[in-house]
Amino acid sequence: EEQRSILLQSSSRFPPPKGTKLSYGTAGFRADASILQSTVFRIGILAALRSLKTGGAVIGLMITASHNKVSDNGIKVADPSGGMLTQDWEPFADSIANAADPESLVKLITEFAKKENIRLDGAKAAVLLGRDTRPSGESLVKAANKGICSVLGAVAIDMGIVTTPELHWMVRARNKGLKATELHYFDQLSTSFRWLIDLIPEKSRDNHPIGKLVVDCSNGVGGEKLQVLKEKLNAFLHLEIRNSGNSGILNDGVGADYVQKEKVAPQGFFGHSDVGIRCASLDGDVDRFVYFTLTSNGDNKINLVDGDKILSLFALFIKQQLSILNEDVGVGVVQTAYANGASTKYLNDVGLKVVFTPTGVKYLHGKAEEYDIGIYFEANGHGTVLFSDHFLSWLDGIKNEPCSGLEKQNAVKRLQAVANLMNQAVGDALSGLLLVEAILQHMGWSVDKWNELYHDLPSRQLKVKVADRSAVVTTNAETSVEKPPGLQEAITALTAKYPQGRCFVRPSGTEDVVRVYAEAKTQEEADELADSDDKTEQ
Ligand code: 16G
Ligand code: ZN
Repeated sequence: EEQRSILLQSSSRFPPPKGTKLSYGTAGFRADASILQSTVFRIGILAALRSLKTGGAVIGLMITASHNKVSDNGIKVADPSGGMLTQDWEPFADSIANAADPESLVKLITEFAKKENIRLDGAKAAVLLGRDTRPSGESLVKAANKGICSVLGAVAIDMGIVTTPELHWMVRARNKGLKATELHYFDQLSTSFRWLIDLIPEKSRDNHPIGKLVVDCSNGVGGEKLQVLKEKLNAFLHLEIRNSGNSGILNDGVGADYVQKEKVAPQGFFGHSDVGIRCASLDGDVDRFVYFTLTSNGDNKINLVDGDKILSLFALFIKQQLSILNEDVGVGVVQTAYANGASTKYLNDVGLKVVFTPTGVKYLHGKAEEYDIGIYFEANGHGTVLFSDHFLSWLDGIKNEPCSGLEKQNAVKRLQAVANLMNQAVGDALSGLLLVEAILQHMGWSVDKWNELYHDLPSRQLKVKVADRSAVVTTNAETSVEKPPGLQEAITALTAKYPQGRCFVRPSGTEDVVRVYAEAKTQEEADELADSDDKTEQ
C-alpha cells in the first residue's frame, strides 16, 4: 500500500506527452528530449524492478541519443551482465511508457511484478545512471532518479557524464565484484594496450606506422574521455583530438555515423596537412568508430575504413595468434546484411566462419557469445571481441606450461591482452581504437595497407517513407522479405540482372522508414538497383 501511494504520487508529477506513441525500438527510446521526462521516469521504475528481479544486481540506465541530433535524447537499460536489457522485458517497457495516467501505470506495474514474482517489499535494488553531453541530460537524469527512488529499497548511483560503453562496463564490473570506477576503466584499457605494444615482435618494431592519429570526437563525450587516454599513453601513441565539443555542435557534420553514411570528411578536416593522415571518427556516445584518410586537398572526399574492415583486421590478428598456438578454437565472426559482400568473401577466404544476424547490437552480441572467441561488427562501426570464460581459463592454463616455448607464450599473452582491452559488455570505440592502433603497429602497417585487405563492392542505401513500415516483414537475418507477398520475388528478379548484385529491404528499427540496400559491381549499377527496388516497393 505504501508502495502504491508513492508510485501514484510521484508519477502524477510526470505526465506522459499527448498524442505520441513511444517504443523501445532497437536500442531504447529515442525522441525529442522535450517529451522524454515521463518516459525516463518510468524506465527508472523498470530498472529498479529489473534489479529486484535479478536479486539486487546493479542495472544500468544510460541517457543518450547517440549519433542523433543534439535536441534529441534517449534512454536504454543495461542488464547485470552489462549487455542490453533482456528482450522479454521490452513489451513491458513499451506499455508503461505509453500508460495514459498514474492509475493505469501503477496497475501495469503491479500486474507485471506479480507475473514476474517480484516482491515490492523494500529489498535492496541499485541502478547506475549515466548520460552523454546533451544539455537535456541533466534534468532527464533527475527524472530517472525520481523513478528509481519511488521503488522501495532502490537506490540510484549517478556516474555523471560517461560514454555508453563505460556505463555498460561499470555495470558488468560491479556485478562481478571487480573494481568498477572510471579510473579502473582507463587503467584496464591503457595497461592492456601497453602489453600489446610490449609484445610486438622485434622485426616489425622498425617499421611502425609512427605517424599521428587524428580523432574526430563528434563534439561529444569522446573528446574529454580520449584526452585521459592520450595523457596516459603519450609515449606509445601520438593522438590529436579534434571536435572535442568545446565549440561545435554535437553530431552536426561530424562523427562516425556522418562519416560512414555520407562517405565524406567531418568538419575540421580539410587542410592539406591532413591528406593521407590516419584519421578516426567516434560517434556521440562513443560506441561506434570508423577510420578514414583524406584523399586530396581542398575537398572532403575520403577513403573510408568501416566496421567491416575493422572486423577483418581484428579477425586476422586473432587468427594469427591462434595459428601460433596450433589449437582448434571455436572462432565465430558475426555480421549483418549491411556487411559489404567483399568483407564476407575475405573472411571466408581466410578460413573464418561467418554468421549473420538482424541489425542491432543485442542480436550480434548474443550470437557472438556462443563462441570461444566471438567477433562482431556492424558496418557502421559498432562491435567488439568477446571471449568465453571457458576459453580464458584454458588460456591461463597453457600459459604456465613450461615447455610451450616463447612464441606460444607471447601469442597467449596477446590474446589475454585483447580480452582485457576489448569491452566485454558492448561495442566500445575507445577500446576498439586502441586495438586497431596496436595491431597496425604490430603488423607494421599503414592505414592504406590495411585498407587494401579487400576492395569494397560499390553500394547504395536509400530510405523510403511508407504508410506503415511494419507491413514489411523480413526473415533470414533481414536478407529476404516474407511480407508483403510478391515483393521478394520482384527483388530477386531485379537483382539477377546485375553481376555480383545483392539487394535487401528492411523496416528501420529507429525511424519510420523502410531501408533499401543494394550492392553491385559498379557504383552506377548499385545506384540503379537500389533505385528500381525502391520503385517496386512503392
Ligand atoms: C541502433 C543500433 C545499431 C543499428 C541501428 C540501425 C544498438 C546499440 N544500436 O542504432 O546497432 O545499426 O540502430 O538502425 O543496437 P535502423 O534500424 O534505423 O537501420
Ligand atoms: Zn552510439
